[in-house]
Amino acid sequence: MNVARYRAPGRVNLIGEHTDYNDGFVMPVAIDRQTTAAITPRPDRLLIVRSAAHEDVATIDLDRPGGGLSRASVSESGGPLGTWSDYVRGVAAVLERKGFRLQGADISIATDVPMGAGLSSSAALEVAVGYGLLDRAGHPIDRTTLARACQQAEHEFTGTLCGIMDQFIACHGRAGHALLLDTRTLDMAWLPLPPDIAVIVCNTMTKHVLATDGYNARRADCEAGVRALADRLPGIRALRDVTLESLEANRDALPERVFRRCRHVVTENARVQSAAAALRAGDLDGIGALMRASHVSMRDDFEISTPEVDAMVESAMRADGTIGARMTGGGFGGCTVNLVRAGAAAAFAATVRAGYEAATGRVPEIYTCVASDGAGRYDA
Ligand code: GAF
Repeated sequence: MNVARYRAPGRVNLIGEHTDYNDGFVMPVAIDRQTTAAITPRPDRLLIVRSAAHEDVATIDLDRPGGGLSRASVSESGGPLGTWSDYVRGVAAVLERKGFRLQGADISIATDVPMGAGLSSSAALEVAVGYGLLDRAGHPIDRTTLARACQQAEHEFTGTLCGIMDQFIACHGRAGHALLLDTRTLDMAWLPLPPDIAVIVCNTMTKHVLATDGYNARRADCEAGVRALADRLPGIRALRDVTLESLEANRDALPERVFRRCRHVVTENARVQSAAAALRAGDLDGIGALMRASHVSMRDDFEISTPEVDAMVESAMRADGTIGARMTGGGFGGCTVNLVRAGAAAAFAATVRAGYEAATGRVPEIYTCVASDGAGRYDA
């Protein structure tokens, strides 16, 4: 069988939440949990897609891949159906529209990225399939072009108006490193993770639903803030261009809630840059304080945390060896990211598990993560 296998990782974001669609800074890490796509060419223009996680088989006609959620008769035109396969459908449609002629294929998908937990399972699926379809059709892979196509697919086919972070790190991840990314210019810097630090993800086992309400509402608040501030601060294009001083000086131009949303983004951008400096300097206490401040800002100003996530962070802060703990990802449930002194990882997990269970009655999952490479072809 002429099968080729492709993989793309999930991610955890160390700091810089909801900054990417504000032209700001992020610091994600690709993790050792991944989505795989085994792709076997077919003589026709159909994608027949199976997933180990779902029973239905999806058929996608590359000659009628559909036009996304904005089209009226979406399913008749081959557009989104509201199911898992929309990620595949969307990536195929966007790549074809961008001029990448694809080949029909049987595709088998599997993943160990927890779904809907804020670890970017959707970007891992999009990027694994997109990388494989491009490669099988003989197109050279430009990782940034692929990331942008996958982001566009998510906008059009799932309705989440996400930034570029998740797809970008799934494409550009590097073993042993965090990625400092300027989402306006796409300038990137690789920050080596100190070997004596463990990156531990704690899953609250409460699910967020990114596409609905909260995420897009936060984005809308940020955009409303920029529109209102632009009258007073000519030349600003995004919250990236606003300092805390100018935000505070123009507080009266904004509804109270929008002011707090903007304050989160403005201060979070500054925290990412300070965290990069602290990481480069080996200042672990500094990183921990910034993670703490980031969590408080997400909880109080951006209002994307939940009682379960807060309980997980508080449990982590009580454990020995914790450097820093905060919610990670889009919010409304999901996971926390924790930097922990490596020798303390096992005790950390035991303390957090007990604390979280006592506070919520729920059993968490805890993953010690290895910073990993971005998408690629691999041998089985
Ligand atoms: C989700 C989005 F997909 C990202 O673009 C980013 O905005 C993140 O939430 C929050 O930082 O993962």
